[in-house]
Order: sequence, then structure tokens, then C-alpha cells
Amino acid sequence: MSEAADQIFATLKQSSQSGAPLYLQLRKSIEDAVNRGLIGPGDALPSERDIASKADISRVTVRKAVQDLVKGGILVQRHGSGTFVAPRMERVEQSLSRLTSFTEDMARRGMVVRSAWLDRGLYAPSPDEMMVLGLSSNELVARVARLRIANDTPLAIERAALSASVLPDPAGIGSSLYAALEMTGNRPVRAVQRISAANLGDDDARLLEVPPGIAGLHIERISYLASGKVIEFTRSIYRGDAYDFVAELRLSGPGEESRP
Ligand code: 16G
Repeated sequence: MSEAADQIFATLKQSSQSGAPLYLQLRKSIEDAVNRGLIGPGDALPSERDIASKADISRVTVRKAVQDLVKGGILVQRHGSGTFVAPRMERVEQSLSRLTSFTEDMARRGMVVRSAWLDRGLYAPSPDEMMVLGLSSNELVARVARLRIANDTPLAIERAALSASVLPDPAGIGSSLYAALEMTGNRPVRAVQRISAANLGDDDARLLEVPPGIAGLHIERISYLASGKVIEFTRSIYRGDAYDFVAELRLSGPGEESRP
């Protein structure tokens, strides 16, 4: 067994006087070992049997501690190959004052961007889409749904809706929606973004490769052309462990509105 594993059990022995349930003590020992860098992202955890015999506790107790850490996103389990320390997420700091695209944001950070298509096509609009995009029931909506991936890590699920008159061929946008809109003179110049907390459902969590139920951000962006016309209505789920949205605030000057 590895030196790191020995260290985990050393911490376990130190904490075993605390009187807390054994699975909590083991969970804390593993968590501490990860936080202190004794075992790093991608490292394999010893098998349940090895941990149980080394720490002299039951396999049920080990399983309970490990399951808790998997739920919390500290460990990941891969069927057939074991339990590993989860990859560390480098948080992305995103300004809320610039209207940029995902491709531009990631490229600026030197990250390699790609997307996996979840949906693209022309559909009859939903009531929400009709209202926001100003469509009538006999017009079509173009939907572009993508899993957005940077440096091989899935960061967000974005579902964009635009009028089909603006985007008649949603399959033809290439890698950037905003670049495609720019080509036809339809790139938005202003947007209103609403961010709210969301716990990730099973399907979204699976796509984003995180445990179901962990914290995420639901973001709705409605963007406008200079003429004031709404061009894009996008609903997204971002990973809560990956993003910090940052807004600069200023004291309003004389004569400026202080209300929102
Ligand atoms: C951003 C926008 C999204 C827009 C996309 C275009 C947020 C929350 N969302 O991710 O509304 O559709 O950029 O990116 O910021 P693209 O040009 O790379 O396709």
C-alpha cells in the first residue's frame, strides 16, 4: 500500500480519540489527506478491503465514508477500476460587465474550447420563447443546445433560442454562436443576465461529470441588438464549483440614478 495511504491511517489513529462515529473519522482523514496534498487529483484510493483491514474497521464503515466523499465530489468512482481523488477544478473568474462569448472567454484564458451538441434544429416555439423573442405561433425558433467544455472539463450546459429568421440553419454555426451572429450583423451589443442557485438534476450532473444534487448556477441571458430587438434567449446551467461571477460596483455619482 502507498505511503499516502499510510498517512491517511496515521491521521485516522490520531483522530480516533475524538469519539465521533468511525465513518466520520475516516471521511475526515481522507478529506484532510486530499486538502493537505498527501493524495492528489487522479490518485487511486486503496481498495475498501485494504482500508478496512489497515484501519481495523468494517468494510461497511469504509463504504459509508467513501460514498459520502463521492457525493461531495471529493472522490470519483470508476466502474471496474476503483476510487480516485477527483480532478481539482480551477475556478473561472467571469466578469459580469462585459458581453463576451464562451469561446472568447476561454480563449482569453488560454484554454482549449470545444462543445458537444445536445440539440440543434428548428422547432415550434414554446410560450416562453414566443414571449421573450417576440415570435408568433406560426414562426419557428432555432434551438442550439451545447455542453461547453474547456481543457477537457465540461463547464456548462447552454440552451440558446433565437428566431429562425435570424438563424435559419442552427446546424451551421460552427464552434461559436456569437461569431456566426457577427457574420450576419446580428451579434448582440447588450444583455440582461439573471443568475440563480440550482441543485443539479441527474441528467445535467451526468453531462457535467459531477455528483447529482451538487450546487450549480442557473443563468438566463437575454441579449439585444443595438436596435433594441431581442436576439438571443439562453438558459444555462453552470457548474457551481467552477465559476465565480464578479461584478464591479461603484458609488453612484451626483445626478446618477442610485436605484437599480
Ligand atoms: C456565453 C453566454 C451565452 C452565449 C454564448 C455564446 C453566459 C452565461 N452565456 O456562454 O448566452 O450564447 O456565450 O458563445 O455567459 P459562443 O460564441 O462560444 O458559442
